Amino acid sequence: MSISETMFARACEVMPGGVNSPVRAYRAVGVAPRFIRSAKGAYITDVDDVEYIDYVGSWGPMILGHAHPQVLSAVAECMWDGLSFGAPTGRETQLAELVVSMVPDIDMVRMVNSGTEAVMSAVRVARGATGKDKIIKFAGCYHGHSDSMLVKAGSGALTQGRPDSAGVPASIAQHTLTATYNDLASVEQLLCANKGEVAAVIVEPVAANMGVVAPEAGFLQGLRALCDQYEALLIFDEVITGFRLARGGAQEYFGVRADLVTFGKIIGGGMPVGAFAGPRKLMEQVAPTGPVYQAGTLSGNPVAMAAGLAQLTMLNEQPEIYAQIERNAAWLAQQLRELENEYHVGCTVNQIGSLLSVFFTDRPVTNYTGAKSSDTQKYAAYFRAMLEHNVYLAPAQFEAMFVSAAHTQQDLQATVDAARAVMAQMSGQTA
Ligand code: HOZ
Repeated sequence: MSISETMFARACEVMPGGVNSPVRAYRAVGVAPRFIRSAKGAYITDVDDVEYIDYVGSWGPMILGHAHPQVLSAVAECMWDGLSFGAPTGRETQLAELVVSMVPDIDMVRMVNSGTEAVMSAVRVARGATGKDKIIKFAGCYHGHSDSMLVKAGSGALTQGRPDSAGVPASIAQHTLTATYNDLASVEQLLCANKGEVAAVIVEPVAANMGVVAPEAGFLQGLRALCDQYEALLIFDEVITGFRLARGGAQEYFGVRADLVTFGKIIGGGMPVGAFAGPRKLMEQVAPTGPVYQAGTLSGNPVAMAAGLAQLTMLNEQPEIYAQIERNAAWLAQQLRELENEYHVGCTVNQIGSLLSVFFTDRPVTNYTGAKSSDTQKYAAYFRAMLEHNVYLAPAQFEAMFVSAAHTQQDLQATVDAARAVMAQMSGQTA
């Protein structure tokens, strides 16, 4: 038995599924999860001392790679002053100022502890500001695990095959309407049928929790226009795209303005942080200036702010990183497509910015139905074989691959070599 397997058996006695977040239990891929000892740059090492090239990157925040020295120094320097005060500090304002300077069209930010909290609070602001209750989301988009958002959700909910969670009262779920990603007509139909009742349309501008699905040309612009026409707010959930697609996230990358924006793990550089942001008029609805209540002792935690400030400062000062990670992800995607042309394992590769996904389906994936057509058993086999070749991918079909600034051309080539061996084996040929 490996050390990971022993540790997992022990963990299963005291935590549901042995984990604190379902996807990492590896249930979708049929092996025990690797327990991690450490990570540095583009590599992650498990407790059995096996090193992998990592494309999970803590599910997105490690844009600069793991354990970046500047982020670690900022955390180390800050921690000696105390870990939590539940009182204002200058670092919160500094990070808020930086976020306001990087993200288009926002004036104010409220720091929270996770993307789930950010979305839950932004939705409350939208409801409070508009006086309307209904929300439109997209099937397969994931916005954290608050009650209103666990309706046709992506990520772990989709992997488990239960996109609607038990424990969500029908009286809450009834206010969440679901449209089809990349299908403006489905949104218009809901807005029209619920005229005057929809507070907001919330979208992952690049869907990355049903695997990676890019918005088709005009989709986000169309959402903006529909929201204006039907007087609903547009919320961009940028937990994955914020500060990753571009300094200003999806709003900058696609040139579309949202009314409220939510951020998650990336804003904390690997520490637990989330945030929601928007124009003054909306953000002043939040307590203590307005009637929408939201609070938290750990919100704006000094150590988390220090880590976030360090990472975002580097991204702000080195915009060339965005071109580098996008170019590398595009190269990797192209190599994987060429392998598919050679070995015909039946996969489709989607890529945008530094995000990509290998879907085991031969049809184009543009929405939830396309993503669901994937052969998840095939993905599991691919995942296990890649792991054997020391490449650490997301342990579920409906997640993203994250390319970081720490991945070198050598890492990318080693990944392609591993994929070649694996695809050749899957197709019964030799590499
Ligand atoms: N929901 C996350 C992926 N989209 C997984 C979080 C985790 O297990 O850490």
